[in-house]
Amino acid sequence: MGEMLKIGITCYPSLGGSGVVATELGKLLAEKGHEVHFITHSVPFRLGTFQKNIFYHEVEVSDYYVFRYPPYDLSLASKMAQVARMRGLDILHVHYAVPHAICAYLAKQMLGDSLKIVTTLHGTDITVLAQDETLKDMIRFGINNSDAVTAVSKDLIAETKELLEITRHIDLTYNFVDKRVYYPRNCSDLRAGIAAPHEKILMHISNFRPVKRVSDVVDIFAKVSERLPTRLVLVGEGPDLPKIQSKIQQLGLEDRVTFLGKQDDVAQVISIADLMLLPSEKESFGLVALEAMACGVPTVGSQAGGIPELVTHGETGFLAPIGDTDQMADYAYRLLSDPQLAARISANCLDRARTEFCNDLIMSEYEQIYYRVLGRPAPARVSKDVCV
Ligand code: GMT
Repeated sequence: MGEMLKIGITCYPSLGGSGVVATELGKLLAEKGHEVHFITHSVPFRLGTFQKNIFYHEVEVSDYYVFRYPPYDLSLASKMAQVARMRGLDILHVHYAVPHAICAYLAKQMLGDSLKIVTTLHGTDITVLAQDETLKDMIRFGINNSDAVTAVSKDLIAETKELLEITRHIDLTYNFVDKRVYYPRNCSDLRAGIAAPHEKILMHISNFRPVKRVSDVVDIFAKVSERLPTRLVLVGEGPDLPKIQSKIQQLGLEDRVTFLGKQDDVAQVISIADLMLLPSEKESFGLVALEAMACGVPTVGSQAGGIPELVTHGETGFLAPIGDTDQMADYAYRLLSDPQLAARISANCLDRARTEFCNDLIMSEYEQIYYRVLGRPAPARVSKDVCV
């Protein structure tokens, strides 16, 4: 057992995969006995009720009349430094490079070198923002000045190195799911409220941004529903939602589509689905496909980014080139119309989620990184056997 640590975590606390991963990681670390301090502009939405070893520090932004734009980044850096000093933090673990890695650097400059910075790259902080010439140098600076950098897929590591010409080591820390929360639930009542027993449910969960290609979800569904009795369940909200609603109307599919909006209990919702659709343009990992996998629900999606590292084609789902909705619809039809294939793939999903992406395993990877940057002896690494 290593010495318990004091860890500050900063993330985007509202809806989003990076916020989910950061919050769930903080909860697991606190359960293990570490002291965890969330430093964010609001309470992370997955934090839940009061838990031992967890503390929350709100970043308040000055609205002094001289400021045309309230300086959130400076308020965050200053709060990080304040909490680190008052609570004796060992580590600041920031999720999403912009602006968090740079704020952490400022905090460290205020405090001194004993505070270590770990930055986790999640996706669009690199694949979208690092393409922006006005931000590129600053993101590279934040990465190069972190004590450790992690990324959620091999693909994201490669893209970061190439786009930003970075040579430093980046650790791989895949997304994870808590196996106590994500498992196949019995949701027959909920399911009966949405589909008849002979109908299959296709599902898509996202923030409805253009990178998610939700329009492809509708096209895939339209093609599959010509061949099988099906329903589409859409979960989440975002800028593309109105466009998607009118597309569904134009295609005359409104009677077959249910919009659930934002949902808290994702494991429960996923458990009613037969198939998850994830046809993204960019996806560094695809947390939702992992959540589905852990509930025994396979994904049909695109080969974008890190999705192939998660979804093994033909084993835990099926992948096609970005935009190839004919191929994706074909795969969806095959899975939904062949009960033996569906049962085999679903069993593979449960197995792979439990072993490769289990909470204990990935938390232990992060812990190893913390002790490494602090130069302190680490507890034994968790092995995959523990996860089964
Ligand atoms: O880039 C985003 O969409 C934001 C980010 C988030 O905050 O939700 O999502 C990314 O991080 C997730 C957690 O690591 C990954 O599972 C998602 O694949 C990734 N999204 C993209 O790359 C588009």
